[in-house]
Amino acid sequence: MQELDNDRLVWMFTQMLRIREFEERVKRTFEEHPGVIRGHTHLADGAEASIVGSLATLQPGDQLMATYRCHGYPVALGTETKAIMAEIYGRKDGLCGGYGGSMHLVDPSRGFMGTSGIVGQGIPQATGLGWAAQLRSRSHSPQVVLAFFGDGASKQGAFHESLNLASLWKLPVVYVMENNNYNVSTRSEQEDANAAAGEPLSVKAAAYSMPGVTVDGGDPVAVYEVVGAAADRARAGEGPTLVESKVYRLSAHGNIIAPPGVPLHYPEHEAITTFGNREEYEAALRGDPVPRFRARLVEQGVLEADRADRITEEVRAEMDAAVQYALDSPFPEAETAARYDYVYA
Ligand SMILES: Cc1ncc(C[n+]2csc(CCOP(=O)(O)OP(=O)(O)O)c2C)c(N)n1
Ligand SMILES: [Mg+2]
Repeated sequence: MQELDNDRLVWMFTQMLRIREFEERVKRTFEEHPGVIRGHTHLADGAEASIVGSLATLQPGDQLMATYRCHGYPVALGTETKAIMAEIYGRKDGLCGGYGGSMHLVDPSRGFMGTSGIVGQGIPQATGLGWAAQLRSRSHSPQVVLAFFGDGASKQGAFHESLNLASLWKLPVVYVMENNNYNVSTRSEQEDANAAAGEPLSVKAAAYSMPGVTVDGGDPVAVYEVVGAAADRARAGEGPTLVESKVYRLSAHGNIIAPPGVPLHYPEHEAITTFGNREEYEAALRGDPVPRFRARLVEQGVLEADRADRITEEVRAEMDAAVQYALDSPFPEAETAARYDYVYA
């Protein structure tokens, strides 16, 4: 694992900000351009530190898979934000030609191997990528696969089968559970035996004889260290690790879905709408990882406040341009959709 020098720390802050500003534009689209986003979107605001701390450990050739809460990964990997936004708007210039939408982003050229609306789907697929990486490592330098999924997904059978096999075969996979303590509108302790017993969800690793670590997913440096140690272990052929990264999603589970033309929007977080617990939500806002990391870097003298402001302006301009590009992009031709050119299963 490489030391994080000042340039890298500023890079991490910049990527966190880019994810946040991108997600803000997605959210605002519902009110500023009603009907432009037709499907369901799930935002990762609050998870930026976890995403960036994890991705900062990647080396060339490494791969990852994520869930439907997926916009942040390609943003940090360097995929053009114009192409991601155009994809979310269902436009021809989108990352997947406008056929995938918010929940199906993919950019194999950067190791981002896929996302899905099916809870838990990426876990066995990432495990398969890990097996392929292990086979390739006979003739190439070792590669690592990061598998991102939610706390809810860890109740799926696919999670348990995957961890068993990965541990048995010592596959180079780091399983990163983004524990936001919610599964749409239920809380973890309502459906997870470990959570109900007051245990961290990383204890699930013990059942499959692999290390399990819990980390503050609001601290990108802490995440970098934990995921980095797990990636080093995987690269050394010692097998997988389960990382529980504790985050708080700052938006509701997803936007309201209604027929096109009807203004859609993001409702308030389920802590408020389902549980009437505004205090919990406001405490999470006070701990927002993005301003928290900025303040830390400024305090440590790593980043001057003026420079942080300039970065913020640049990032905002980038995201405004992404929205305009996506709005200006045409829709894909109907004939290509009718030929099912992009239907694979
Ligand atoms: C197999 C399957 N079951 C149910 C759903 C409906 N569903 C969508 S998101 C979700 C909650 C998932 O929670 P978690 O894994 O913690 O991810 P989070 O949304 O909190 O990031 C559910 C039940 C689904 N999409 N797929
Ligand atoms: Mg969750």
